[in-house]
Amino acid sequence: MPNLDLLLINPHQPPNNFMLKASAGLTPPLGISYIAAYVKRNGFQVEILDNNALNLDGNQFEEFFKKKDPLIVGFAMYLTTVNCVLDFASIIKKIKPDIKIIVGGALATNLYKDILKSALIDVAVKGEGERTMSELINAIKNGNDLSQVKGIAYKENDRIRETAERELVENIDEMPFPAYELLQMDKYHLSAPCSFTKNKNIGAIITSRGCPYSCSFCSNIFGKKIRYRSEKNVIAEIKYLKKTYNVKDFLFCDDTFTHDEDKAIRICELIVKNKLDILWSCFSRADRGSEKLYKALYQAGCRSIFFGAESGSQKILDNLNKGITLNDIKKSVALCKKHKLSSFCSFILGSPEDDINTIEETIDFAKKLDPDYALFGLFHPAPGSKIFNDLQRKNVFHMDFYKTKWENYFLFFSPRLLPFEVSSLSKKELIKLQKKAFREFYFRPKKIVGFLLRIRSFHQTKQLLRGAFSLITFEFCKVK
Ligand code: B12
Ligand code: SF4
Repeated sequence: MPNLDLLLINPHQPPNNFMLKASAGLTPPLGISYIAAYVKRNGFQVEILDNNALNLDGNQFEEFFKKKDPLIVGFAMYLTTVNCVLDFASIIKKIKPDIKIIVGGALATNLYKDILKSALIDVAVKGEGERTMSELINAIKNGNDLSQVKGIAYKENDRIRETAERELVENIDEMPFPAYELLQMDKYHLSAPCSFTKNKNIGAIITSRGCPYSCSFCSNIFGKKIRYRSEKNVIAEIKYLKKTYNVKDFLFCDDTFTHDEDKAIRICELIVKNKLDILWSCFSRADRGSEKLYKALYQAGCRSIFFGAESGSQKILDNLNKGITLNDIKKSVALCKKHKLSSFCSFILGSPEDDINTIEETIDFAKKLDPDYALFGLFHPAPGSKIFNDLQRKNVFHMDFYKTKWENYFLFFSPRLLPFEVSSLSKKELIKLQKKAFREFYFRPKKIVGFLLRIRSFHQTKQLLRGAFSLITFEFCKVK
């Protein structure tokens, strides 16, 4: 009998994806940690390999796998790591051909038909994974038919079968805290914009699931209705992380932490009342938030807010169905400045209606807006998003791309990785504009002096150098 019911693996980033690591930091993999905690509570033996943090190579993984000898393996599948999943899956299947390999996460949810064409993958879990994974282990252990497990697609005699839709968990307080005890919590760190203390241990926490908006470039697997955890439950998790792992820096991972302003303020008040003394950052929309909220955020230790600003052209914002105005963005960044919160604005270059003029508008807008940090990502259609579906319907691109070039799918800054153009601009033109955007935004004397004046510790110096290194490497990398 295998020693372990389930081994959950967070795959490593491809070796050439150091940019993502440098710019985003390394956060605990919440998705598989929630699943681990849930199935553990149901009595199953589970372990996690966060290979994004540990970076085992193929040989080391083979050794590790033989020692663990699990009954089932579950991989989190993200945009950039499909190839890493397939590499490890082939090692696993060579050692244990009959093992069940299961994938889950945003990509598995949206591209399961294509993913299941790989002989290495047996089951794809769609959407929220906790209950589904628990039922799957049960079914596999008892040799039951998988057709009774809701929320999956799987192969049976070379045909892909889909089961009934899995309903979302209504009360997410029911979920145990992520199984932090199965991670090496001292391995994680945040990137410069989100890291405030020199304490190495950081926590990622999610207080809600779902997003009611319909931005056409986004795919959200948790549904349109936001489900909130109770404030009490959130505070208990922060206390637990602080006490057990000495975590003082947090990243709040909710799609829009500020959506329900009163709720966000209540969480802030409880952080203060309980003297939690933490520093953190969160995601918000530019159209949310009053003076009262920003004040509460600062008092509770929030030091940076990430906004999806997307474009400096109102036409493009409308085209992306973002539902915000340029004025909203200006107002939010101004509120951040007033309340001493860093603002981090992310822009997308090269979405279907973008052209040279709208991209120049975006670069100008970003400079004038002057958030503390700006990110200029090249557009890539995310599977499951409206734009992805539209492009596919119009046959603008076809799935062969994904089957043959997973590794190219979508990596942060790297110019080699933009697979095809969807706007009127060529890949070369887009990359030139992206370089221009970063250069003109960051390499301004005002910006550089501002960053230098803010340094308070060796840790911050290191974070800043890491960011600067990414930018300089990017500036000089060649466009193929
Ligand atoms: C933190 C975060 C990051 C972090 C780290 C991710 C990590 N360590 O997990 C960083 C900054 C690195 C990051 C980077 C990117 N991210 Co990100 N990120 C997030 C964020 C904010 C939180 C993730 C999280 O912890 N969620 C909470 C957990 C509970 O949910 P979950 O991970 O989805 O897990 C559940 C299910 O997916 C499923 N599941 C997950 N894994 C598995 C495995 C198995 C075996 C099973 C059965 C089920 C299962 O069950 C879980 C529990 O219900 C989400 C938005 C969000 N609120 O979820 C975006 C999100 C995941 N990111 C997204 C994107 C687009 C990116 C980038 C491509 C951005 C960019 N411009 O480059 C990069 C590339 C990432 C990559 N490797 O490919 C999209 C994904 C869209 C898509 N269709 O794929 C999301 C959904 C944001 C959005 N709304 O657009 N990200
Ligand atoms: S981009 Fe943000 S606000 Fe828009 S749908 Fe996605 S998660 Fe929601």
